[in-house]
Amino acid sequence: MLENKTMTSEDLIKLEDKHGAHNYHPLPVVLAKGDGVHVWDAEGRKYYDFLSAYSAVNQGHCHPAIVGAMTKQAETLTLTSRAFYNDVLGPYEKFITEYFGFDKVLPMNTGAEAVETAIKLCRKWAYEKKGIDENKAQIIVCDNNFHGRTTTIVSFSNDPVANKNFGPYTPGFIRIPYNDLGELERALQGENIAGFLVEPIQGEAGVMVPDEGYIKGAKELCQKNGVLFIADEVQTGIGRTGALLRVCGDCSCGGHCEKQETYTEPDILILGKALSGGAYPVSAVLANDSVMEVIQPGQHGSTFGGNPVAGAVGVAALNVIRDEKLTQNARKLGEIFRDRMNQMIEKSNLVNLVRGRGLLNAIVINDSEDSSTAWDICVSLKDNGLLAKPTHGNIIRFAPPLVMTEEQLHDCCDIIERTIAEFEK
Ligand code: IF1
Repeated sequence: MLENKTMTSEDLIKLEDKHGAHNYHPLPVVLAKGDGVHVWDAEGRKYYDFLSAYSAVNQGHCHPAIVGAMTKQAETLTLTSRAFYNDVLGPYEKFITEYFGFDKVLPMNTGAEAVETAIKLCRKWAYEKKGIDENKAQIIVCDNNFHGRTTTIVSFSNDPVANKNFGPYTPGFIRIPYNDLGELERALQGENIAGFLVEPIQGEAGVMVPDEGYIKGAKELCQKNGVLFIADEVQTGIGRTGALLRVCGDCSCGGHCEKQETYTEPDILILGKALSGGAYPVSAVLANDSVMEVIQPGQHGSTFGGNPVAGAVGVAALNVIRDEKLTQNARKLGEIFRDRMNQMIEKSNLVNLVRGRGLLNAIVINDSEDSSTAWDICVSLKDNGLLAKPTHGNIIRFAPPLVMTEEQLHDCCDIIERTIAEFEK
């Protein structure tokens, strides 16, 4: 273990700058410890974490049940590859498929890998089940999507920062406006349509919540046209939006219940991030047999996909969500948070609106996209003890761990209000 007890934040930032690729522009804070809703920097200053590693740390930093499961498995058997069976994968697969209500799971590691897996599944299903001519399959995606950073995924992004000079791009994708069922219906009349890949709430685009009925309407249009409905819940899943999955709609059961009328079952469900509580890379693709059976031995996989540590961590992380009723807590605290923000907005010239579901929210700053205001506000929030980061330009995403208490949430709202007031003209 690299002991770093003498280096200051400044020293550590210099190390990253000198020896690391400059593929990020972090807020000027160096974190050294995490516990629940709090993180500490290298000098011991304490902060509320209001980003949760982009919704990977829903269960709170270093949750003892998750870390305990990881440690115990790591001391026993870490990796076998899938050349052999292991005694964790089967029980994990049974647990997660029953937890979300699907026949099968294909275990992977990162969200992008899971999205790529879903794309391959959808294409193979199109050729072998729907009878589309090979290499002709088209998958519909949305403007302002974010599904990861592989070459294929950035091929269908419309964000030049994400894809400029990474060509040539992978063909076979049609992009339409988000939250527009008419545009989806028109695209579905096209030839060789295999699937529709969508975020039930667009995170990176700025927490864009579609109209009521959009997700259910999209699934119905896909069903009518024999096209797979693929939900990317890497960021919105695992309790974050006040339901177990965003496709559960505004259900407050906190579990997975097909019976409630607002549930829209995806043909392919993509999970990641909080599937491990942020302790370990764990992602998964779930589908029923009619789709999953198109993958035969040797046709897909990865060295770490389905490893014993991932399985042990995944079970522990999902149990924490259920046992600690974190979905219900996210729903309750999300409503309180948006009420507090709306009270602030009524008196503010700087903040236009707040939007979100559960504890996935964002405020829109009344300034141009290329202004530094949102960034400057986040630097001041840091100085006031709360960590958040702007998404596109003038939008600040707020996504604390779902273990936050009501008292802590009000404390955070006080910090946000106090900080915004510093910037009011
Ligand atoms: C970064 C964004 C969020 C995702 C959805 C798949 C993935 C992500 C809906 C891929 C990942 C991460 C990536 C991370 C920052 C973060 C992010 F700002 F990039 F867009 F959350 F909004 N589907 N999102 O949000 O999962 O391969 O990263 O495990 O790249 O900086 P991954």
